[in-house]
Amino acid sequence: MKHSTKHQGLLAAAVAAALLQTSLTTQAGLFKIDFGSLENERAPVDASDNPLTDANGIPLGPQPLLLDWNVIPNWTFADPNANVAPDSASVLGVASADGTSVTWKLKDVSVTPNNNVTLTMLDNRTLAEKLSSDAPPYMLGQTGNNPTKEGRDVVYDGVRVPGIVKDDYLYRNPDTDGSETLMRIANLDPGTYNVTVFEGRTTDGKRTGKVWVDDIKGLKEPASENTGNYAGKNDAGDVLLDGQPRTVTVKVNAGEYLWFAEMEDNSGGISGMVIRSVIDPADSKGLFKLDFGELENERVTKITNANKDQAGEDASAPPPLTDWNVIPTWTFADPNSNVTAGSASIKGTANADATAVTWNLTDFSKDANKNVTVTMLNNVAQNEANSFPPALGQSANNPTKEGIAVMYDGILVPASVKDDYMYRNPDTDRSETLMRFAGLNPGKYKVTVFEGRTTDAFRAGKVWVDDIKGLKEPADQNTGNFAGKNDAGDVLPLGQPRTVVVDVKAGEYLWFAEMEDNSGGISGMIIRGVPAAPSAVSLLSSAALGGAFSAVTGASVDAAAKTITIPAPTSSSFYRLSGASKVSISTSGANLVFKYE
Ligand SMILES: [Ca+2]
Ligand SMILES: [Ca+2]
Ligand SMILES: [Ca+2]
Ligand SMILES: [Ca+2]
Repeated sequence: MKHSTKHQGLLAAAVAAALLQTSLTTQAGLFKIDFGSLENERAPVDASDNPLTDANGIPLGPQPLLLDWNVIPNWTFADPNANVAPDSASVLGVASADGTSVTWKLKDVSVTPNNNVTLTMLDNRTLAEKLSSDAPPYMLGQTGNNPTKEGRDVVYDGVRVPGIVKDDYLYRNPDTDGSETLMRIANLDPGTYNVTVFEGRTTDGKRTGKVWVDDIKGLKEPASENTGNYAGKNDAGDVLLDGQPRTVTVKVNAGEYLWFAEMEDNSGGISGMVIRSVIDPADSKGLFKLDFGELENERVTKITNANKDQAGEDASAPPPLTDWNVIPTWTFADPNSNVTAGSASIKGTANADATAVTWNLTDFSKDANKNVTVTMLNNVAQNEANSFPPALGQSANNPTKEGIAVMYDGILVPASVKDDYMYRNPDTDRSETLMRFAGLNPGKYKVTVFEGRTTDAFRAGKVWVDDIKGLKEPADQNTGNFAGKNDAGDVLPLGQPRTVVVDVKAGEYLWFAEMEDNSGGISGMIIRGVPAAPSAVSLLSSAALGGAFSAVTGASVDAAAKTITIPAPTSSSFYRLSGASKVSISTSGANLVFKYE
């Protein structure tokens, strides 16, 4: 249901008694562009160009289809889709009527996708005419190349970049030194974005571009490059097997466009671009990010094509996460036996009788609250009532490895967080691991939980606020299914995070029960403080359209996410949201969520 007015959105919500579970997340975007399809569609060969085969002598096929990248193959203004292979990950472009631009729709891999974002490529014709007034080298399109094939997965700005993205690139056709390919990205939600560009080719000495925000004309283009060198060699000429991605942070206001100029120098091109929104930490009152499981964090980086001597030597785990607390496999008896030196794993402290382990958590918001801890414990009463074996700790697992970074509640969730998980040890069906969070500053928090594994059909938990004993635990789960498959059994490569909003008062604890069902576990948790409501936005309701509207009590306003959450009414209600526009309504558990701009 959508309604838009200039000042006041008038909304009528007929609310069914049974509400569907849906995601509740912050406005955010994550766009991944792979320039070049050559590596995506190439079957692997050995050093002598003979096809690599499996154990039965059958030639290996190309790498699996990318599910989370927009792949742009060779194209021309005259025929943008001539190289879009059937059943590939390549996206279709639409040429303008005059044949001077091509526009592609971009897939947003955040959980609340903005499906209106487009990339338009066009020539910098003024520049081409400066290069030669007699015969300007006007752009015809872009052409792919892949002279070096490092075949390694890397992580740029928290996003895994497979070798088939990094190793191929597109260059301007023709590749006249000093010319430019212009890229204009439209319809991004207003906000702050990291723009990361890179070239994989390791025999190219220099590659640069210009990033800026502008109107549709793009006349504010900077005079000089502002990315720095993003080629596969550094300025000293050293080969960089892992590349040197460059990130520029920009602020996009409503109606503005993100621009990029790919500066052609007659050698090399652009391999890929990642555009992701960044929540200003100042917008969150407390931000805690827990990665359950260390397996993916410490997994050796995948080398897909070891035709480089160096590739085998240099294989390594991704860089340790700097903004997540990782909890590795642990036991009450020995909580830290799997904490690897130099990793992002944190150390826990067991109590004297080894029935609880407590970890100090990092507040990644500006609040920097140093008092927050999570304590994990056995649900003793439940164990005794059901003759369950007591929990010994938690163990990690990672049976499916999507390698996909996603955005949950506006927070980037790297693949190394999403793909591994922890389960209760032992994983007795219907048993629980309890988590008690202490030291949170009073206020409202969004608690988001998720499991990456895409072969697990159901996972749920209980979120509540209580004293130190936790006796008010709900009888049933209240998160909804947060497994990597939905209730219909569909595989969800991007996952289905679930968010519950809680109000923590002074001295209270946030509790979570990880409900064990003998399959799967919990991959991660984000606890994000919700800033107080700006006085400009308020939610009013009335039982009748023409009735008296009054302020809704208990409304939780998230100014950063631009959402208002209320308990769903039990009968039809009419809502008026003042001070906001472009309002939409969704449900989340037993809540109604109003999203506004
Ligand atoms: Ca590619
Ligand atoms: Ca590429
Ligand atoms: Ca992990
Ligand atoms: Ca994890």
